[in-house]
Amino acid sequence: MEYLWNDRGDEMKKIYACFCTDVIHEGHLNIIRQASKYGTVIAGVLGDQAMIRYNRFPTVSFEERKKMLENIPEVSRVVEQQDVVYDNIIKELRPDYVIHGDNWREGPMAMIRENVMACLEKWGGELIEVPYTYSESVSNMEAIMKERTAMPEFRRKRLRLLLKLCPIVKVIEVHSGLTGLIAEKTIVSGKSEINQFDAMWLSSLCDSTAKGKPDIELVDLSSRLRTVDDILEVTTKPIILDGDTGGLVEHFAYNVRTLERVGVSAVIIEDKTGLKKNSLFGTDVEQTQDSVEGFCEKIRAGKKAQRTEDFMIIARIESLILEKGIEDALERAAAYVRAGADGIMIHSRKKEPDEVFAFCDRFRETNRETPLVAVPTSYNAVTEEELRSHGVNIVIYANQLTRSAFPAMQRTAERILRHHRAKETEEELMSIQDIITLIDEI
Ligand code: SPV
Ligand code: MG
Repeated sequence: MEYLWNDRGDEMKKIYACFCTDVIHEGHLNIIRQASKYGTVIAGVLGDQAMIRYNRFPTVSFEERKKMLENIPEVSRVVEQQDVVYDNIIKELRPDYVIHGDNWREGPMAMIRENVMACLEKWGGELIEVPYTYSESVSNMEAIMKERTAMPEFRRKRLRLLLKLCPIVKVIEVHSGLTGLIAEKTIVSGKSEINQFDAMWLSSLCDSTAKGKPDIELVDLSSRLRTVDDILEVTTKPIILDGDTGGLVEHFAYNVRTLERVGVSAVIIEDKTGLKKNSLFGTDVEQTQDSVEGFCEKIRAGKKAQRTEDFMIIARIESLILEKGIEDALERAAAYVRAGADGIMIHSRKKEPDEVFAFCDRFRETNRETPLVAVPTSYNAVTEEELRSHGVNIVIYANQLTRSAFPAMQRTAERILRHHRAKETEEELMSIQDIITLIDEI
C-alpha cells in the first residue's frame, strides 16, 4: 500500500528509485534508507529488455527481482520501468524526488542522469544523489553476479534468451581475449538509449587470420578451442562459433558435445563440402556445395549428439554465394529446418541486400519461428532496423575488428621504420596508462 500521509496526517512526498540488479546489497539498502527520509518510497524494477541494454544481463526473472524489492519494509510500492530513460515513468508517477547513487555522473550512465534532470525540470521534482557505497561486500557481490553469468550453464542459454528479448541480436567478431574484452565492454550512449553488443562471433576468417593462416579449415578445432577458451576467460557474453563446414559427420557429433560443454551457445555450419574457401571469394574460386541430404545428415547427427536444450545448430546456406538462386536457398532452408536446424543463416556477397531481403520475406511466409541470421559484410549500408523488418533475428558484424586493427598496426610498423624511432606513432596510440589499466585485476 502506498502511504500518502504520515502518522501526523501530513501529506507524504513521493520518492522514486529505479533498480537494475539481481541482488540487493548494502549499497541499494542505503539508497532506500536515505529515500525513506524524504517520503513514500516507490521502487522501479528495470524490465528485462532495458536491463540487457543497460549494464547487465538478468540472471533472475523480472518477477523475482520485483519480489526482492517488495520484501524491503521501507518500499511502499514496486513498479516496472520499461525504458532506460525515465520519461514515461516520471510522467506517470510524478515523484517529488528521484534518488540515485552518484556513480552515474561519469561514463555511459551520465546520459541517464541528464535525462532524469530534464524530466524533473519538465514535470517538477528534485534529484537526490547519495554517495555510492564502495565497500568490499558490494564489490564481492558484483563480482559474484558477473561470474555467475560467465559460467557455461548460464552463458550457453543466454543466446536463446536474447532471441526472446531483443528485436535483433547484435553480434561482433572476436578472435582473442582482447577483442573479447572489446565485445564485452564497449558501450555507447545516445540521446535516449544505451547500446552494446549482445554476443560474439568467433569467425573462422578472423581466427585464422590472427594466426596468420588462410581460412580453409586449416586451423583445426583444437586450435579454435584455445581461442574460445581465451575469450571465455575474460567475458560473459554468449559465443556463436563459426564451425566452417562442420567437417565429417562423425566428427561433428563429437564437436557439438565439446562446444556445448564449454558453454558455447551456437555453432553455425555452412553447406559446403571438400576444401572450404571463404565465402567472400564467391565463384572466383572453386567451392562445392553439399547435397541437401548430406548436409541434413550432418545437422541430424549434431542434434542427436547435443545434451541440453540450450545449444543451437544453425545451418548456413551458400546458394546465393554460389549463384544458385533464391529457390535453391529456400528449398534448402526448409529441408535443414526439417532436419532439426535451430536457425538459418543466409549469406550473400552482393553490395545490396535485395536478395537477402527476398529470401527472408519468402522464408517468413511459411516459417515465423526459426531464427534468421544475416552477415552484412558486403551489403554494409543496411541497418539493423531494415534487417529486422524483413524477419532477421541475428546480425553478425563478422570481421570489422580484424579489418580495423590490421591496417592500424601496419601503419605503426611502417612509421617506426620510416622515422627510425617511435615518437611519430604516439598520437595514434593508446596511452601506456590506459593499456595497463585496460585489463581488470582479480
Ligand atoms: C567468417 O567470418 O569466417 C565467415 C563469414 O564465415 S564470411 O567471411 O563472410 O564468409
Ligand atoms: Mg568462416
